[in-house]
Amino acid sequence: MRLQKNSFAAMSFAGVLVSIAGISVAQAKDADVTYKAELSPLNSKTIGSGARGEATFTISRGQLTIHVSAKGVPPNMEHLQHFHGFAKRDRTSKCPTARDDKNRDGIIDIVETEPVAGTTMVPFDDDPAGMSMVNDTFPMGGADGSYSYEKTVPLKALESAFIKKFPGQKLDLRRRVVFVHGVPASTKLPATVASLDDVPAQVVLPIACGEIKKVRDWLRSSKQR
Ligand SMILES: [Cu+2]
Repeated sequence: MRLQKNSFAAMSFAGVLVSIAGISVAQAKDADVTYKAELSPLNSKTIGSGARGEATFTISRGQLTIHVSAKGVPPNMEHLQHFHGFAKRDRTSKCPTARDDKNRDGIIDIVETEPVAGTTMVPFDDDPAGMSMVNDTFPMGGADGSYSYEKTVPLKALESAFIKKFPGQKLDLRRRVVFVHGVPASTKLPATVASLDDVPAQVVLPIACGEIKKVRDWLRSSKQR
């Protein structure tokens, strides 16, 4: 059942490739399934720049390759990044907007993202299947405020770690959103800015968000713009 589903997705994706790039069917046959999120700035007034970028997820031969490139992030510091989602039912996450700044302090904090985006799920660090939300193996913003992250993980290992933490859920990338976090520790934030556990609010402050779409869907929606 699962195999059939995957090969159907691969075939339709191949069709898209053929029609947009004109490449041969033979090449496209073992086409990968790709998901993509365009990352748009959040809280850019607080950080003084707009963080932007792109995240792609490619599933090929049982491996998931995660790639995130970002620019406009606070330089010379680590940036947590994860996908977030709803662990109950099959609700689709959205990126927060100014409307979600419920306490009207001008900042969308991590807790205010939860009603629309859900909870922190999978880290894009050195070991995504380790499911650790905060550690020191997330990417560092370079001096120019950019970074590029790439990691390939066995899909099965990630899925089983995921199911252990979120019983009854699937990775289901299409329903998730990517967040990039982090402003310098020296950033003054009002006391109304909430955080999680004992983590300083600066570490988890969302600075960019993107809704993950299957590339086929993404092509369709970008055509309509
Ligand atoms: Cu996150």
